[in-house]
Amino acid sequence: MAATSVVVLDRGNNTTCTINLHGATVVSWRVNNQEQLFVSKQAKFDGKEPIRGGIPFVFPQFGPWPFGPQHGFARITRWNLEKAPERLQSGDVEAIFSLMDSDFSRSSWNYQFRLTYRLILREKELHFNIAVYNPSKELTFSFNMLLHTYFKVPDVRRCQITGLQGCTFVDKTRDGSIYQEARDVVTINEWTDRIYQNTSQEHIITNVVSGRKMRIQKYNFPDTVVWNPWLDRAKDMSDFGDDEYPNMVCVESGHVSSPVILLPENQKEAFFDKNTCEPELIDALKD
Ligand code: TA6
Repeated sequence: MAATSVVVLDRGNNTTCTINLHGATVVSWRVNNQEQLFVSKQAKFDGKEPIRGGIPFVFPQFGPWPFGPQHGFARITRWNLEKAPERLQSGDVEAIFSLMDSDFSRSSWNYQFRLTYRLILREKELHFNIAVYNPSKELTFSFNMLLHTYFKVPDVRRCQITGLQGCTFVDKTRDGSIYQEARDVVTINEWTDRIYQNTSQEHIITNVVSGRKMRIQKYNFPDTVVWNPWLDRAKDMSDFGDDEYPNMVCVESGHVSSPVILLPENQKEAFFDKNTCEPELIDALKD
């Protein structure tokens, strides 16, 4: 019998989170039966390609590198279910996933590591606690890490993203030159591919599903990538529909502008909360 490839956290009240063990990719997060994440209709679930959508786990590399596929190997490797979904006293549901060097063979980047990825599904929040451990007694290694989140939106042109003003960013649509963000809210009206550096610990994305706002809170993730391929680049992706780009925005939290250096027998932890905002909060945050 095929091994389980999908794990579901079910909190009740049609609030669920679904994780595909391929890349420990969160492929669905439903709050009161409303999907918060975008997954392309053409996404591949062949256990080889990265899943186009949800929350791919980018490690140990963000972007291209000489040791393997772009964005590293974590998102294209089968993770272990370390702890099956368990309901906590609070009513929240928790599950833990892990990945370590011995989980797959590779010809390069042969460092020992252990990744622990804990997800907690709350009533209107999805929390992530991530730990990277270097078990080696001699070797230091460096890595990037990022959660490549695809948010589902009715129309990306109506979204506003806070928490980026004053930050420098690498603009990959303009040969990787560095600029500074002057706007208090960032909007998306064209191909956008920016690595913002030293961003706020909190972002609000307006006009996500049902007109709500998505609050992102992050700790130890100093950078934020904002990406939408727009039409021309959407056409170049076989696992992304030509007509899908208006219905997604990637706001990706991570540590990508500089490598994280992990000394022997040391651990790095990052915490990351995604939560939808209550309608009343929308009034409080009204533009
Ligand atoms: O996070 C933005 C980005 O680095 C873009 O440059 C684009 O390449 C996107 O990731 C998707 O990359 P993928 O390897 O999943 O096709």
